[in-house]
Amino acid sequence: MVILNRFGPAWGSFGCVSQFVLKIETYLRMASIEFQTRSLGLEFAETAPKGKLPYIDHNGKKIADSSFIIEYLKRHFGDSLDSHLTPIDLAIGHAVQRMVEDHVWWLMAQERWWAPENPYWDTPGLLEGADQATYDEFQAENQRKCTEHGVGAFSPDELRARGNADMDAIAALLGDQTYLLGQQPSSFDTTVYAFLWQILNAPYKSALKDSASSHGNLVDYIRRIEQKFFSHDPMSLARQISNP
Ligand SMILES: N[C@@H](CCC(=O)N[C@@H](CS)C(=O)NCC(=O)O)C(=O)O
Repeated sequence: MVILNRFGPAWGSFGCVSQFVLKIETYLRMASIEFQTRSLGLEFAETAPKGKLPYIDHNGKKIADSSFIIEYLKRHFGDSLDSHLTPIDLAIGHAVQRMVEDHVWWLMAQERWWAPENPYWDTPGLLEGADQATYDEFQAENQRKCTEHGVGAFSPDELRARGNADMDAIAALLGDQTYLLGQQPSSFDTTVYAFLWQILNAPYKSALKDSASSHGNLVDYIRRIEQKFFSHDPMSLARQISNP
């Protein structure tokens, strides 16, 4: 059995606040691979091989980083999602994945750590129960990372423009197709779905949410995938196992 390690349920409808955890969960669901979830909260740092979530446990091994996890799952369970893709599809998927995971992610981090609603304050599965000093330390550390990346110094207009450009690009590529690369799901949908689902369901005011919501095809795409793959046990609560 594959065990997906995550922070834990949060914000009402989120199985985990991590987009990369939701990406792997989406892959497991789309590829029909049975899995269980383990919610580690802040204790993740004690066991996560690369100091981040997600990682999976399988056959006595721990595999970390969402892309390495998908490569491992393809090797172990077969490649049911991507074997139909052409070299051009693979190139487009790769470019979109990098844009989303290495640019949209930073825009999301900026929004979450600067949001006046303080979504990470007392977050179940993450900072629940942390005192003010611990929360302030986390916030300062994550704001520092955003500033080092560059996105932390952007003005609200600059942030909005950067997010708009990315959402416009995804919406244009998707067009009226069912999935990002055509009528069948591929592993690249797991990234796009995970990030867009979290953007559209953000429990704080968000320029990215405004931008994604303005594209009817992106909203329909998320609804379609959610209905098809997440209607049963949407937060994977029934799959939850306790910590060892
Ligand atoms: N490249 C990694 C990124 C994973 C990642 O950034 N995870 C974040 C949550 S979204 C994390 O664990 N952050 C905790 C930390 O950096 O301390 C992947 O694809 O899995």
